[in-house]
Formats: sequence, C-alpha cells, structure tokens
Amino acid sequence: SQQQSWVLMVTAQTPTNIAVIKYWGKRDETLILPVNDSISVTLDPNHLCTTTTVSVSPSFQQDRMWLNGKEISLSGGRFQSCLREIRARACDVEDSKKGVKISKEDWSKLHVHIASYNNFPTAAGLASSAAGFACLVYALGKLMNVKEDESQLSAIARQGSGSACRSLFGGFVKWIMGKEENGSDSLAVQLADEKHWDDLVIVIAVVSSRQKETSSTSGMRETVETSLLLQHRAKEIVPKRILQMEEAIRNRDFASFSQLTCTDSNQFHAVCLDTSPPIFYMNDTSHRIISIAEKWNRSEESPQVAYTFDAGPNAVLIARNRKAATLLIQRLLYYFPPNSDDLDSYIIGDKSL
Ligand code: 2P0
Repeated sequence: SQQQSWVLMVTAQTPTNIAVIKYWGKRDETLILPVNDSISVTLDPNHLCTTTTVSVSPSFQQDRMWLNGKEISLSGGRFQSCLREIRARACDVEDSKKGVKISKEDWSKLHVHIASYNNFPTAAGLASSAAGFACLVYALGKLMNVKEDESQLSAIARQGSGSACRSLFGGFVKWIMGKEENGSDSLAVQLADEKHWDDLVIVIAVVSSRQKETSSTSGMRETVETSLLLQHRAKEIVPKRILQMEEAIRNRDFASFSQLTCTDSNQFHAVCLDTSPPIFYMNDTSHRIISIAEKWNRSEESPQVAYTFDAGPNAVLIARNRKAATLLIQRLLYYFPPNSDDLDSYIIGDKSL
C-alpha cells in the first residue's frame, strides 16, 4: 500500500581523530570505560572520514549494515549497544512532504538500514572505528530525532569504540574517563574548536595500508592484564600530562604541544612493549621517521613538528604551520621518495596547502 512505501534517510559525515594523549586500557570492557583521560585532535573532514547513510522504512524486515558496499553483521555487542541506546532516546518524527508520522513508540518496531563508507584504509591503525561509530550514532540520532547533545551522544558512541566518542566534536577534544560504574560520566568534551589553532597542518605518512596484526581491543586487554608500566602511566603520568596538554592547547604553545605529543606516543608504544607477549605496532620505517623529526626539531631554535603513532606503523605528523609542513614534506620525500618500498602514500591533512 501507499502507506508502506516510504523511506526516510539521513546522511552524515564524520572525520577521524588522532590522540595526542593516548587512550590505552579499559577498566570495563563491555561499557568501554578507559583507565585514563585522553586528548585528541579531530582531522579536517575532507580527509579520513566516514560517510554514513541511515534509512528507515516499514518495508525493512531487519536491521542491516553495509561497510564499503559489503554487508557486515550487526550482531556484535557494540553495534547492539549503540542501536539500543539511540532507540531508547528516539522521539516523534514527522515528514509532512512524505506524509510520514513516526511516534516515539514506533521506533522499537521499525528496522534501519545503514550504509557506511570510509575514504581511507579500514583497520590499518588510521582510526576507522572512531569515525565509523561516531558517524553511525550521529546519523541515527538525527534520523530518530534524538534530543541529546554531542557529549551525551559521545557516551553512546563510546560503547561502539572508545576513541569514537572523541569524533563527535571538531578541534581539540578530551575524553573524560569518568568515575561512575555505569559509564554515564565517561564522555567527550570540546577543549577548543577547529578555528582555535588553525596554523597546524597534519601530514600522515602511510607506512603500511595493510590491516594491523593485533587489534586495539585485544592488545589493550593483554596490556591491562600484564603491564605494570601501564598502571604507573595511568595513575602517575597521564593526569598531569592532561593538564599540561590542555594548557599547551589553550596557549597555542607548540613547543610544549610537540614535546607532550611525542613523549606520550613513545610511552604508549613502551607500554605495548611492556605487555606480555610484547606488542609491536611501529616498524623500522616508523622509527626512521621519529629520528628524522627529532633531528630536525633539535636543529631548529624550537620544534617544528610533532609525531604520534597509533596501533599501527603509520606516522601522524603535526607541523606547526604551513611553512613547516612544506619543509617536512620536502624532508620526507628526500628520505622516502614516491614509490619507495618503505612508504605506501602520503595524506596531507590541509586542503589549502
Ligand atoms: C587512541 N587508540 O587514543 C588510542 C591510541 C590506539 C592508540 O583508541 O576497543 O579502536 O574499540 O575501544 O578505540 C584505538 O582503540 O579501541 C585507540 P576500542 P579503539 O586513539
């Protein structure tokens, strides 16, 4: 019948984020509650982003999802948590053009179809789950007329993937670990918007676009179970570092920002090495890039670049301004010319460069 033929659709786009103070280790695996606060920078939406279209129709028989055109299972607990939490907050929706009225109560009976695309390699340590779950939760929230603000939505995205909670905002974002056992206060807040420090230019050296060997989830679990260094880091180091990083961001103090970012990345990888069996995310090329950046920073009056590496060998380099980014790219191209065996590609995170 005419009534059964409608489809409502919402499309959203969400960039990924890169942590400058890292999240590594959970105190609750189901709710995804971390052992420390973290701080990230959200990338330019023109690069490394997820685009997700969610649709609802009375003709849909079940919830379904496609990732990069291929159907994937929604049966995992993380998808189910996000869907359940968003549905629980759904409100009335009216689309007069289509003659559609959905009451709050209808949402529990309606099914959704989700189509998601990443414009970058999935699971290569380029935070695909961060953009993915943030975009999913945001798009579903829009479709179902959810009234919650970005921070409240971030606590839902967190249950899809921890780092996803930080992608609900642009600019600089803090994920507050929270104290509550139910996770209600473990959410993201914006520290500064994207205009606050727009001199920074992000350059990603894709050392390998292959899938990583140890997933973040299992890596973190093994670290929590075996590393004493992680406990020291979470209790003694990160709380102070978070305050210092907030101050560096507030003051646009690149020397402090760079020092804190590099040190924290190196400590995260040290914690991985301190895990039993040890986890190696960086490779020889990653180490060479660190040396190039360190040597350059030391040869100048003040640091020109910060580096940080996530759960993979790819280098995220943050240059202090466009001039530094140009010099950085010149250096990288000298050491790793196009088509060199050591590097797959470069991603320049500033459309105006
Ligand atoms: C981060 N990473 O802060 C850290 C630094 C990787 C290294 O968050 O298990 O995919 O889904 O919560 O968020 C990667 O871990 O892990 C990550 P889950 P997630 O960005």
